[in-house]
Amino acid sequence: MLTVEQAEQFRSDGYIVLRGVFSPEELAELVEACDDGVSVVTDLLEQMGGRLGVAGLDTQVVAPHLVLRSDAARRACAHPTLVGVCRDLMGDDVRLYWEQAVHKVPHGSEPVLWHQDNGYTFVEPQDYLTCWISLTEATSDNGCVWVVPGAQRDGTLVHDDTPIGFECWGDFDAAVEVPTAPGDVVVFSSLSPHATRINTTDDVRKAYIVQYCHGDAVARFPGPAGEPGDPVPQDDPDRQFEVLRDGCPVPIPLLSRS
Ligand SMILES: O=C(O)CCC(=O)C(=O)O
Repeated sequence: MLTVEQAEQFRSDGYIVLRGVFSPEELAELVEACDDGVSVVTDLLEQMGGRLGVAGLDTQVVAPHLVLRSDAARRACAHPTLVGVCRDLMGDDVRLYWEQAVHKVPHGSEPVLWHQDNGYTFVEPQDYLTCWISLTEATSDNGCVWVVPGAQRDGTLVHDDTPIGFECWGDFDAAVEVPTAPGDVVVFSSLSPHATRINTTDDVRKAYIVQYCHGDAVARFPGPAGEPGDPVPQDDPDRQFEVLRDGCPVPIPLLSRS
């Protein structure tokens, strides 16, 4: 799927941008699925006083596990380009690890702090893949992705647990912003420090984030003293579907029979 240059850029910088991956039709059904999930979580947040972890009605609404309710989300996760990228960058056996919509509200109150995805839940092998799908335009002003090229080579960094999410430290003078158009995908390593700024515009910034791990990946949730716990396989049959087995795409089962 990728050119040699793109694969080399990923290995060197820890990220690449793929333009126009999702067609307007594919995007329309995905936006609807994400809006639907975000509306459910918005109701929930309203009942809970507006805040749950990094999600907040005044910052960003995070709607996880859309594949449990939406075939459009399932089709997006099985998108041939994304699965091809997994084959190129991860090898023969890959499964869906996590997916969520992240909608940044207009004039939000908080950024998403610098973090690595592997800094939230420690997964082994540590180098899984995040595909950040731009559902709307993402700019400096509404909270596009920022990355630190090359920092993925430092492995999983220590993260502080702050009131607004986990945060790692690094050479952020080297950070670059990655503006995107609807349908573009920022592909980055779970070891790439990344962040997004506050949305200062009048419109919602929408993204759907899909993460793929190695087929035999395990998560190690922290034990009582914060030490890595026992390995927990990441193979929930309802949502952590195989997308590649022995190098071949595995179709994700759809919820509807049609
Ligand atoms: O979409 C965003 O604003 C940031 C989301 C993010 O960094 C994440 O889910 O790990």
